[in-house]
Amino acid sequence: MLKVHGFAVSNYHNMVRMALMEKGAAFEVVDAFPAQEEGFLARSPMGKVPVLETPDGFIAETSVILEYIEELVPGPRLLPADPFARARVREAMKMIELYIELPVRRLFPGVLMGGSNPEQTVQEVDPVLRRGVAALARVLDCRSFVMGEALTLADIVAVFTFPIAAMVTRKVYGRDLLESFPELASVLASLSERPTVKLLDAESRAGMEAFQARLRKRG
Ligand SMILES: N[C@@H](CCC(=O)N[C@@H](CS)C(=O)NCC(=O)O)C(=O)O
Repeated sequence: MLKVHGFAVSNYHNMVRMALMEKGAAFEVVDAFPAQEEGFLARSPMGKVPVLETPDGFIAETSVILEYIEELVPGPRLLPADPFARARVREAMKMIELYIELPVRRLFPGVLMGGSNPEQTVQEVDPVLRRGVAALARVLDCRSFVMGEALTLADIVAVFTFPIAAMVTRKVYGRDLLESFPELASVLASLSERPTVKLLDAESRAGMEAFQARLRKRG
């Protein structure tokens, strides 16, 4: 059986869990935190989570794990059959990760981890996010879902990226990340009502206190 190693507060971990849940797959969760110890690096070469344990070995990197799940696990398809449409979904996934998730992650220390954000970082991230949102407004096809009328991996990446990005930008810049892209805000609101997302969000909220206590303990 597939095993997802990670922790409930991790948005990447939740992307993997949501894909498996939407497929209706049986899987196990193994609690794991990022670490640079040899034992963990043998499973996850960068020491990050999530990492997927399969009968053939471990796989790291969420986008790769999501594609592996799509290829391996039966159930509703999460990538379109048509190669061009499939490439467009992958384009959206990559852009959300590169131009929203990763820049906003630079602000996590000051917002989620009890640290502070250097002023230079605060100044640098804002234009990147503005450009990313403007680019995604050209790429996404917000109807029932972010790429049209079917749930895809792009929704899974979006729903565990934008809400946290919006919360961080509200705190750091006092502005609404999606003020210029209300169509996406409305698709995200409807995605947040999906049973899989509700469950994962609830677990993430429940795990937040323990996560922050763990950070405090580690200093
Ligand atoms: N590129 C990785 C990023 C995963 C990631 O950043 N996970 C966080 C937890 S949400 C982590 O392990 N952080 C520890 C670190 O960056 O060393 C992926 O796509 O899976």
